Amino acid sequence: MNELGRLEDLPLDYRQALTELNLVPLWPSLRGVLPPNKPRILTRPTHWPYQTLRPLLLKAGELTPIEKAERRVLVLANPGHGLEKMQASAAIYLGMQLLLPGEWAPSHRHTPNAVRMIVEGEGAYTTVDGQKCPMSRGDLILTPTGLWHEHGHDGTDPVVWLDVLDLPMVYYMEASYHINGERQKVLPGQGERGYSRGGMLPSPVFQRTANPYPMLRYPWADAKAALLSIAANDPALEHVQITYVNPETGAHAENILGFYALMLRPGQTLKLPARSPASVYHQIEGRSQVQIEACSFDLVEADTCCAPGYTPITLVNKSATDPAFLFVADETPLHTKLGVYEVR
Ligand code: 1HN
Repeated sequence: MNELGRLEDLPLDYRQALTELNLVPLWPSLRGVLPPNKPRILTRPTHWPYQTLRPLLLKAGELTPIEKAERRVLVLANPGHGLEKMQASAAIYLGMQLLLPGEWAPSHRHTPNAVRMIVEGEGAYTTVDGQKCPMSRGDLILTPTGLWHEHGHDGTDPVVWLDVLDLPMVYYMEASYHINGERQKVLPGQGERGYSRGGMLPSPVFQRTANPYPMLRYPWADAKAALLSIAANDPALEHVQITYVNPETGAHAENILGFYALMLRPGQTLKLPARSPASVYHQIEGRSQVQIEACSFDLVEADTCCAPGYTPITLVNKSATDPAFLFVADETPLHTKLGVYEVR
């Protein structure tokens, strides 16, 4: 490829004249912003074993009262982006949040979209847009952009969940902010049970709802049952996966990040092609190995890892007798909407 001129090739007085007028020559930086064939990728394959972070998260429960934290979270930060950026990938933020019995995380709403994947404990709940969503291991609860949400805990043991947000993207867009609110009134009805059967939607007086987020809680029991029936329905199917969707539209449940649950059959090896979006894998049940180029992570229950985009990934179920279940988050809706989505 043709070598382009460097900054040093230009006379100093010319460079200074440009700088004074807020002008920059493109050609010394052109290959940097537009590298050949593949983007410059900061996202590094990174593994956060739950057993190593859990004691530190519980320690945060002793060190920092909830009033001093609002949200008591240890952020899963990708060292490739610099820890201070609090990014798992270009568009994905991950955090492990702890709520202790009796604690209250007050109501607010914000522009970034969030979901929570419940990791451990019973008795906590999130109230989203007036809907009380109980938290159980493996449940997915949405807090889409602009909806009020607050967390409470009536149980007896610590509750931990994985927060997944599109915060880095919304922050980069200079569109990230929050508003504090009053404690929400819990409204009756409209829980997830109205959407508990695939292909059959509520339509009172022939009307489908105009609510853009009609389903806020996706219980793990339903997701697991769907995966098991998909696997049983087609024993030759290699990629046993569901997408968490808006049941009214069939579109991704949120606008920027995509959420999925995936089942590996006993002993299965699943090869995924290189795709442009970065992705996150969180082990709900069983044991898996996640191979990302030269890296190989052994995931046990509650472990989380992330993988850069444009990289093939191989998933291996480490058990020969039991299925393995993974929660997956990725940047697919964002890449698709921007027109940059690729499978290589
Ligand atoms: C947030 O609102 C929550 O509501 C958790 O639980 C993590 C990280 C960044 C910005 C807002 C929550 C968050 C967050």
